[in-house]
Amino acid sequence: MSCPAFLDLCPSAVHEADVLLLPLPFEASVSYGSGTAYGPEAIWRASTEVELWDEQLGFDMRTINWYSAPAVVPVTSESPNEYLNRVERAATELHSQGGLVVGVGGEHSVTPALVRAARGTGDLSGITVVQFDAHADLRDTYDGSPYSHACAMRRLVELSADVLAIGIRSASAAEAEFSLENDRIHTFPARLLSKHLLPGEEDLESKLLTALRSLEGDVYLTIDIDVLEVHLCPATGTPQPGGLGWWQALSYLHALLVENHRCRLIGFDLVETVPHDSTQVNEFTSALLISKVVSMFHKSDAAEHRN
Ligand SMILES: [Mn+2]
Repeated sequence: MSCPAFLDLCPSAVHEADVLLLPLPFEASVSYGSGTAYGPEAIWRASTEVELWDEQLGFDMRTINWYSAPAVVPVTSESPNEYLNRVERAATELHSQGGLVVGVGGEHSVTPALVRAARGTGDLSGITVVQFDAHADLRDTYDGSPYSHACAMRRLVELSADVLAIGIRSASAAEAEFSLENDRIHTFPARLLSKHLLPGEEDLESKLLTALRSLEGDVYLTIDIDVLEVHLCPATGTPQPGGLGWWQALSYLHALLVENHRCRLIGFDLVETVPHDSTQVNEFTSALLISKVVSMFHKSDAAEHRN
């Protein structure tokens, strides 16, 4: 990957980094639109246009030491599993430096490897994975593969992680049944956060905000960009209308990252960004969202989250 420094800031030395970005241009199992392999490079380019002063948070991103690791680039001779093992090793190495490790996809199938690296073992019990996503990603296999982006959350639940899923609006009957029967999965569908309820339905927004503010223990945050309204990610691989608005998504992230003083963020990824020749909105939205999450994390007192 040959591109400018993230945010066009002078890169930090790895051992001094507050944030360690890991580009993951992986695209093996996308089911519809393609192009996630080009996501990271486009995000890095778009990041040079992000304003370094966050007007919402009153935070200057120049106060953070940013490091971009070499991309883990897939090679044609390896299986998806071999690639994901390399991702886990690369992320594990970055975690040993001590800063916040941020995976930048690439497709969503990288997340289980990143969570294992964040935990340092394959037993994910006690971790809550906060998933922003249009799709449940709870399939056992998809197109014959257990490593598909459509299976990412299923693999995490199998390793005993809890999942708090936000913005979901697409799932198969089997995924819906698995989710309902599994008490480690708590789903807040986009429709029940939309203020456009059908008779008898419950608005879940206040319950979601309470849950995000009161989560305890280790939290891993994964954001599939398709959680947002389609106009914010028009080229994403499997677009779904009815997503979260920009300020809506940020208010949920703020509840978790700024208002919650009990949990510890152990890692973060943003996945499924697909650039398109006709617009820069996909990659700019993603670059800004990464900046927002990192700024919220640091603004809220990094030491408190790490200790
Ligand atoms: Mn997903």
